[in-house]
Amino acid sequence: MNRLHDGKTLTLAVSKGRILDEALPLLARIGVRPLQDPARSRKLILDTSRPELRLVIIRAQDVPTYVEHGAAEAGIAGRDVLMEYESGELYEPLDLGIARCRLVVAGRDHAPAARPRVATKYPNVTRAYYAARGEQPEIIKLYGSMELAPLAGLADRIVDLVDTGRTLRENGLVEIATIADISARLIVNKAAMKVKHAAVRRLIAQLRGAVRPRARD
Ligand code: PRT
Ligand code: MG
Repeated sequence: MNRLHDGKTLTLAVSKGRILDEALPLLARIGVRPLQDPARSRKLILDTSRPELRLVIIRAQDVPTYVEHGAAEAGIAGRDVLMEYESGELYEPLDLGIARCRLVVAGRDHAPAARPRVATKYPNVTRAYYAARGEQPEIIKLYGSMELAPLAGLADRIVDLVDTGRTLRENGLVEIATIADISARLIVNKAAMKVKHAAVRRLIAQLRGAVRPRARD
């Protein structure tokens, strides 16, 4: 599977869902179209209209792992996932400006809690955010449906992604603070940057040209 040393071929790791949905039009603009419909196919490796480039479809949180280990030369990952992954071993050459949202602290109200219990999928980011404010919350790691935690009495706060704000609203939660603006980034394996310099450079340059101007601000 590790094709790092086989010349010009590139594997791009992408997660299904919002990132793939918004990456496909971007890839189409550089002439990359999956040969099978990702929405219908259950294949995890998709060949594309460019024979030297294939897509692997994996969980969002696994994208940095695949790229760091060279199982994929490049990947598309949310800044939220990259902040949580905390590795210095990845190049992040391009903000693709897609899958935009914000990482926020939310709760039922603004009432301060002495030592808040914070439920999140992002324990590292959450710890760092509170540490910078001199606080040491109790962090409760969850894998999904963070919005439920305050309602069920599991936590005082959540740290989660917000786009339109509808999910928070419908669950009676309010935004308390923004931790970071999020968008999806192109990430590249460091060795691939050297070993496959020309192919990787070309992919970066083409994607840079395909990113909508609004996304560069
Ligand atoms: O499915 P899996 O468990 O593997 O992971 P996942 O669901 O986190 O992955 P996936 O494929 O859905 O993609 C998630 C990535 O998309 C994140 O890592 C972000 O970088 C990006 N993204 C952008 C978002 C959102 N916007 C977003 N709004 N990911 C999730 N949401 C969720 C949010 O968690 C909340 O539940 O949408 C809800 C809020 O939306 P609003 O519009 O109601 O505010
Ligand atoms: Mg999902």
